[in-house]
Amino acid sequence: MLRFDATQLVLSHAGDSPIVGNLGPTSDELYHAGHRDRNFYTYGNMGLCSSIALGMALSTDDKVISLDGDGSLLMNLGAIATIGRENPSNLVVVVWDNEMWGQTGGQASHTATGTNLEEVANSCGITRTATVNDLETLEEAFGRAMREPGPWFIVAKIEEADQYMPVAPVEPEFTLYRFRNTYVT
Ligand SMILES: Cc1ncc(C[n+]2csc(CCOP(=O)(O)OP(=O)(O)O)c2C)c(N)n1
Ligand SMILES: [Mg+2]
Repeated sequence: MLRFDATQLVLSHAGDSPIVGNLGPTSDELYHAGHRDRNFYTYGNMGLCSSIALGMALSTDDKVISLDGDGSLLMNLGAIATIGRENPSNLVVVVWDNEMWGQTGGQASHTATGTNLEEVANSCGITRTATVNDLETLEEAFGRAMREPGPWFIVAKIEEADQYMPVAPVEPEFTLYRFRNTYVT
């Protein structure tokens, strides 16, 4: 499953929900799959995508979607523990798990050597979880996550495409400004 195809699938089921994208390829592909005002692209920081989405989820009733990366989430596993503790029913975390720090050269991450992020989420008290390997099972799990209370934690195993998409022409400051000014709860 390619992240771009999976991102298009997520967008097709997202409605008006805010989507927070992990840095690098995830945000680039989110932009190219379908730029919208409620896409919040992050760049520069690792490990904060799901934390930002958690903060949003706690301040709105809308479903909030985090498109995180395995390497980034591994840098801040505490985010999963805090999601478990806060237990926001409207948060949907999808981890694009390519088992590597892709953007910096494809070094194998811990999910390539046995770390199971779904089990980490379970151990943090998140019960609505899935690990999916293809678009069909992603659609099933994500569709359910959008319909049923969460928090949801979906690990989506993906493969890297041969070539990266062009970098999205966005600036973090403008993203923040645009998001704050168009997202009225
Ligand atoms: C704190 C910090 N350390 C290192 C980097 C350099 N860096 C940028 S992207 C990246 C890999 C991110 O891996 P992952 O979240 O799995 O996303 P992928 O690139 O695989 O899509 C790294 C190490 C950074 N941006 N911030
Ligand atoms: Mg990765």
